[in-house]
Amino acid sequence: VNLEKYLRQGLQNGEFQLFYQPQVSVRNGHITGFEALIRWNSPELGFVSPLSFIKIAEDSRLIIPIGEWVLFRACAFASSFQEEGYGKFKISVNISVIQMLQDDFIDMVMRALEDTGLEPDLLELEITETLIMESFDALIPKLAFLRSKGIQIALDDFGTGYSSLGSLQDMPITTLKIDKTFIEQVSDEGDPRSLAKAIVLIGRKMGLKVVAEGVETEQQMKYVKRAKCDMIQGYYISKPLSEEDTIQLIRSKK
Ligand code: G
Ligand code: G
Ligand code: MN
Ligand code: NA
Repeated sequence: VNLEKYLRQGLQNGEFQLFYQPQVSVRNGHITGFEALIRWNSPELGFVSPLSFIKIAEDSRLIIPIGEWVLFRACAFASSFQEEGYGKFKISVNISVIQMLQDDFIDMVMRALEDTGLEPDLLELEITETLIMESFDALIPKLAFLRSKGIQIALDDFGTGYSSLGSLQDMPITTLKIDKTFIEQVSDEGDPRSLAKAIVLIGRKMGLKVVAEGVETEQQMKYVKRAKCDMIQGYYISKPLSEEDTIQLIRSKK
């Protein structure tokens, strides 16, 4: 199928939705924020995973308008929590390097904050380690500018890419997200070989917050607690939720 054609059409017809996966503080169990994850229900194709369409959206550059829609939608949603009196929650948005390399990327992000009224420090941009390294020199000044505005920057899928520890020190980031493959290694015996603990120590040394992704079992939960991760995200806490279910969840915690 010509996925590109359907993607274009899907954007026009409002077929995309955002789901939100809670991130929870290890210290007190409170929800600190959510990662926004795109979902596509196409009338022709049914549900299509972002794993299959993000790459095509990038190759066709449709990721630029799709990513803009994602950012505005996510910021508006997070901003509405505060307006409704539910409190402050951070929103984490996955950003493609294609988007970041656009000349007007920074303007677009600042406009999303202005238009939605979201405080900059409640927005976190997630960038994968591999992609940042491929365009290091072009991206670092942009990230530094966004940081100077208070926006948080997370290095996603950390530990699977190619960044040296030296280049990590030059990145204006606030958060490390330990890739879920490291959490998967923590089996029922609490695998002592998992590097998750070592990654937390690296994050600590660099003054970063560390998020464990893909926590699915009680055993993994205990491991990341002992490893002193700051935040947990994964099916053990909650799967990604629709907007409606996200609001229900934060209402029920109030
Ligand atoms: O929830 P999950 O199966 O949806 O996500 C699959 C992959 O798609 C993940 O690597 C995730 O980072 C990526 N992804 C999900 N939503 C977005 C988005 O809005 N923009 C980009 N660029 N990637 C996304
Ligand atoms: O690449 P990125 O980290 O942005 O994408 C996160 C991906 O992980 C999404 O596809 C999301 O739906 C998925 N995910 C979230 N929690 C879990 C979990 O506990 N286990 C697994 N296997 N996947 C998860
Ligand atoms: Mn992510
Ligand atoms: Na990740």
